[in-house]
Amino acid sequence: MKTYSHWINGGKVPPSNNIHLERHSPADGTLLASYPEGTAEDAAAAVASARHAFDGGAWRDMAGDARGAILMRLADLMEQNAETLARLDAEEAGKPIQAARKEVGISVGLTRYAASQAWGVTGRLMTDSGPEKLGFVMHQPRGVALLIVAWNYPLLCLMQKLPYALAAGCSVVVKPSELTPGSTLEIARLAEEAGVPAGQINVAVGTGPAVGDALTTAPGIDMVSFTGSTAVGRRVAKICADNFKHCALELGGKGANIIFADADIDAAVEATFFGYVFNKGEECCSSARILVEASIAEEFSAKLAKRSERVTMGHPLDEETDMGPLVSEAQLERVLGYIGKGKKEGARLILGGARRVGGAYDAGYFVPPTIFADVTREMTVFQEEIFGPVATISTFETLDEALALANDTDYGLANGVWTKDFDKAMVLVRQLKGGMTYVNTYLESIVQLPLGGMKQSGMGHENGIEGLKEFLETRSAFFRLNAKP
Ligand code: TXE
Repeated sequence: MKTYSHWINGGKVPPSNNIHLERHSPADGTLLASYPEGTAEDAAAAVASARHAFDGGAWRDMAGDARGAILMRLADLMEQNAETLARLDAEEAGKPIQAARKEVGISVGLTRYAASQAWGVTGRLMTDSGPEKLGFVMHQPRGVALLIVAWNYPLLCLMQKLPYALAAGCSVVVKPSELTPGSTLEIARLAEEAGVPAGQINVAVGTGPAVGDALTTAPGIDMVSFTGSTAVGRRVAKICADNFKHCALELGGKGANIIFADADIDAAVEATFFGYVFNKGEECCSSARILVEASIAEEFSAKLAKRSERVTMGHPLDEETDMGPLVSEAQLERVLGYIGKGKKEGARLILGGARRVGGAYDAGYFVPPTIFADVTREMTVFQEEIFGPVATISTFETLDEALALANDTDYGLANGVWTKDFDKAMVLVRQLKGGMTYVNTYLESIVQLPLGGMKQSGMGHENGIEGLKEFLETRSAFFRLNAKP
């Protein structure tokens, strides 16, 4: 069994209180590893290491192209160790191994894109201020960045932050989820092999209460980039506000997946199925909140239910599996709780609706694809993020009604629109409250596009040029030339 340590100042460091917590497989209960519960002392040591590294300037003052070259080498090492990285996330997050491999590939692409930006950080020179004045704007690294990562995409969540922070010249402390620390620790090791100087990347493993607050409040932290629940995101934002620290928050989502009668209905069924079942529904940009034009509602619902029955649930390491268990017993209880509320509040269950049991399923946290129809905007399952494979179907008659329903939640992360009418799509793209709109697809993007939430889905962005800018601060300089007394 693996026993994890922290990764501080270029090496493994055991927890100061020597207390480890066990991580069991969410698929079959076997003991996977033990990891540090973590202490405030461990958090302080990780911050001190990153602070010392940043102030030392080895990474900060390295030329962008040199930093970029090292990050490109990290991407190559990730490719060479892809199976190790994929297996860690599959085992710890209950993620099908096939999906975990794809996420390693996406993470490699993100790393290369961020690396290419390392020597693309530009400022602005004022050329029209006459011969005696020189003004320019420059962007410099914010300093020590705390990266707090969630359990649903342990590697992918990390690589939407880490390579951008490093490309900007920051030093980092990473706090992976206590459920899924393995791939983060592997990345820290690979980064040093790639040439990132010791101390630039530190990993403080542990629970939120034990190390989370100690890290967020540490004076040596200059900014925080957080992915996780809206509740904890609110706590992090308050701490940052009290200390005037920059923070970027990628929180929960409850996007609307709007299907008009003129859509390619079979394509919409296939992508919607993928969008609410992928990653066992533990996906902040899920397609689960379906708004369908009334005239095609019955046909769409029947086809989605039929497609959803053809899902292969099983052990994450089984090559045939396309849907694994939820990440933890707590998440299982949370999702079953929402299913119970859906039934109680009068939604019509047309598929699933209970924990999958029998045989090997008994040892894991399996919930099959579940679909509620006749869901109204007042229902809890319409309003709150379930974070499991639970889809809800509501109907609309007009575009305006669809838009009002779509924007009627506290969230604003990713939405979807299905129509062959470009003008109609653009009306929705402009008016849907969300950082991303998928049109005639779901859960796919390109690395150049940033993702960011609004309302209670957070603030700030990841990926794209905007993702890099979160780790840069802007400074101006003005020179008086040929100064006369
Ligand atoms: O998130 P938490 P959980 C949503 C989703 C899910 C719910 C709960 O709805 O059901 O959140 O998930 C660290 N200071 N999303 O409980 O607790 C924690 O250790 C600093 C959506 O796992 O927010 C972990 O590393 N850090 C989201 C990270 O925060 C603290 C993905 C997330 O854990 C902390 C995950 C503290 N006080 C959950 N307390 C998305 N946008 O995809 C905890 N943490």
